[in-house]
Amino acid sequence: PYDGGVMLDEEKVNEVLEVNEMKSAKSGEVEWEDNLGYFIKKKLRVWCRLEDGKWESGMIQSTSGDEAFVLLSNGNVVKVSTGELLPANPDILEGVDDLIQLSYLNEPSVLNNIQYRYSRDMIYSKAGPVLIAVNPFKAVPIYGNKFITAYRQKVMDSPHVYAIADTAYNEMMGDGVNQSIIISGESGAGKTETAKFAMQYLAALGGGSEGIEYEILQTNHILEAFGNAKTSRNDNSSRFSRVVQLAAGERSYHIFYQLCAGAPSFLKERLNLKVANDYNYLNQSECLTIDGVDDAQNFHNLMEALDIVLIRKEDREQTFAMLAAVLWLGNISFQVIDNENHVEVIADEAVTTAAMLMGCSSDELMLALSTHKIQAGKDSIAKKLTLQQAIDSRDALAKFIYGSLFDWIVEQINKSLEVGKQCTGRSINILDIYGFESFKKNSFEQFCINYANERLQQHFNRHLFKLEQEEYELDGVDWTRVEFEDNEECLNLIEKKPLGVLSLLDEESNFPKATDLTFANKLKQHLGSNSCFKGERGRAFSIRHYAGEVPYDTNGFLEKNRDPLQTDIIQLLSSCTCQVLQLFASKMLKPSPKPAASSQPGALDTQKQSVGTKFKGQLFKLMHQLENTRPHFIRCIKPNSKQLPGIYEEDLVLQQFRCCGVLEIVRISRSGYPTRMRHQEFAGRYGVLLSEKQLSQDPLSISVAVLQQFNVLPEMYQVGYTKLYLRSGQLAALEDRRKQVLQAIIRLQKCFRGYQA
Ligand code: AD9
Ligand code: MG
Repeated sequence: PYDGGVMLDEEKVNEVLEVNEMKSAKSGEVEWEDNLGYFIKKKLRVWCRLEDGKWESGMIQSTSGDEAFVLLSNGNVVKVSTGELLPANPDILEGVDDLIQLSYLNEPSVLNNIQYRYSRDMIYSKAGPVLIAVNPFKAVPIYGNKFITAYRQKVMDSPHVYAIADTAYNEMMGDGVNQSIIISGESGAGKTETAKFAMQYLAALGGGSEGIEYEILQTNHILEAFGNAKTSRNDNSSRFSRVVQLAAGERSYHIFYQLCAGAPSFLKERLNLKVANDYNYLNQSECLTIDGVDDAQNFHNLMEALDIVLIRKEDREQTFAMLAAVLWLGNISFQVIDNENHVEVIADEAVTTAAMLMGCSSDELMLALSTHKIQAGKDSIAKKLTLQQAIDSRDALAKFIYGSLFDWIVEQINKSLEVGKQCTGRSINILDIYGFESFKKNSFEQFCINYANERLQQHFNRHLFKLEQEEYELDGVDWTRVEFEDNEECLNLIEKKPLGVLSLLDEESNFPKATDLTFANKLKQHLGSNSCFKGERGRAFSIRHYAGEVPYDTNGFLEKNRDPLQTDIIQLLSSCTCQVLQLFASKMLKPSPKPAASSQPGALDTQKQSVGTKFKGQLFKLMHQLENTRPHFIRCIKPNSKQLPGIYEEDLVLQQFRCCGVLEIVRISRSGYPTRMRHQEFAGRYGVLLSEKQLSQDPLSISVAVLQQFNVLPEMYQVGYTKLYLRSGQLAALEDRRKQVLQAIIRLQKCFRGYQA
């Protein structure tokens, strides 16, 4: 019987055995073309690539030279080159839940297997140790308490995010090792939903519908309201900066629309709140609503979540005031007052309301937004800003307030969750980040997103490929290398100092005369030799990322990288009566690490970090945290770009499989030895199975003796210098024998005692 519960007739079993025998254990495809005759004789199915690039299944009828005639399933016969053929798996392997079980590992077989499962709502599959999750774009009835219990009690073992969460939990409790669940995939592939299901499972293990676990689940509503927005790829996309500028068809963070639509009238009055369409920051993309989403209702849900997580009433009020302040800042406008394009702020409702909400006078705000104080000897003079400078300065303020607000909310949530709770110090980290992105036009934001994904990919590679292979090699185990895509060259391109994209960007950002074009030219001049870099016309360049080539337009790179928040503005914030603004400003006013002669404690840190460098620092911190945990990987796959159920776009899926190296993972896991034990440990545990004489040897020899005594086949293990490596399933058999032997000994002892008595 095959483990899907299907009973097989003898003929089928023989067929599979024959196929297995024929294929080479490590590389199913290499010898394939020599086996065409066998496939014809046995009428075995093959995959045939047609002119449009699509794979169809069929049977070879005959071959002549490099050409073959193939009878397709639809009854047509086509003539193709034999190079366009690949072996298909026997029917009984259709839809296996771990790709490792496939006899033939090739792209059409993997694609077909996942599609078979997807069309039957089996959205989860395994590729060795990695969980593959295909976004169903509809509710699938495989979640909730019944399923949680089933996975907890191991009644169910088909691939599922619950199973991953369960393993992480057991390993944390059992081994005391911190764990991480790393979820990756393109935008809209289902990372955030998957993360929520993992949290749901862990919460259920903890307490169910009350207590801290429930509170943690509720934080999702809050974090999504403030951190997510509609993009063209995903109606609920996890984003980072988009307060001041929106692309057509996209929205800013959900919270703004929720507040405008759902705030009770007293709050609207207090904040002088209008409808979303009245705010420049919201109406510029001509997209104010999302189909099927009720912003007002979501505002009420948010308020409930804030209640449950116990965010204080004062904190809530300040939060809403800051959100309104951001919206009103966006409506502030300027008028040009001289022929050098210098400006003044127009004194209107926008300025007065923003100033009122921030707790400063309109005059102070107007001055800070239109001038820049510079030190001239002992005096400071106010230099007027140009229109563009003033707009940038206003937008920078809005972004700063929103960004600080988000961090502050996370801090408040963490504080509220910690109150009165014990902490064991052990953790399961769930990482859900913005996925790899490639649009027609890609800017600095995409660059940062893709850079982060590149780092995560390296972490993934290191664990699954490098560390695995290195361990075998160091321990003297015979191991045929499985090639995999290494992305170090791309990371070098971005991170290397002084000649990498980030360093060059910082250099140009500090140079007042530089433009986006001079930056692009600098990249072309210095990075041309890196194989992941391609200079394009004008301001453009491309990077060959692990997931594909992405064209970037340097337009706006310098401005976005410079943090244009002026000292004047931070000083204004620190003098505002609004307490959170004072707090936000104080974080910017921290003393510089190496006090220069002129600076005093509390003076502004003049060495402000650029956005890119800050991003890199945060990313390194994250990677460091992850490296101290045992990782569990989940790869989310987006089956179509329409966000609709039931559609499986082969090309799109295949491209994602290639990006994350699904075939290589399977190849490694299949030819690997997942169980490993130190010789000492192994000898100590299974030595009981040996005679006294054999036990006088060293641990390595005892290990080998155990294996021989119990007829473990030579292809089922490898002996390393320090460890023994076993194929999956071998240890279970040994454990069974050990149990039997121990039970027999105990019986004997009882018997003996009985005799003595
Ligand atoms: V982004 O990089 O943050 O733009 P994600 O996070 O990968 O992206 P998300 O989890 O937000 O994607 O999923 C997108 C949409 O797919 C969700 O809003 C759901 O409508 C849908 N989805 C994803 N996974 C599931 C699921 N397991 N069941 C049902 C799902 N629907
Ligand atoms: Mg997301």
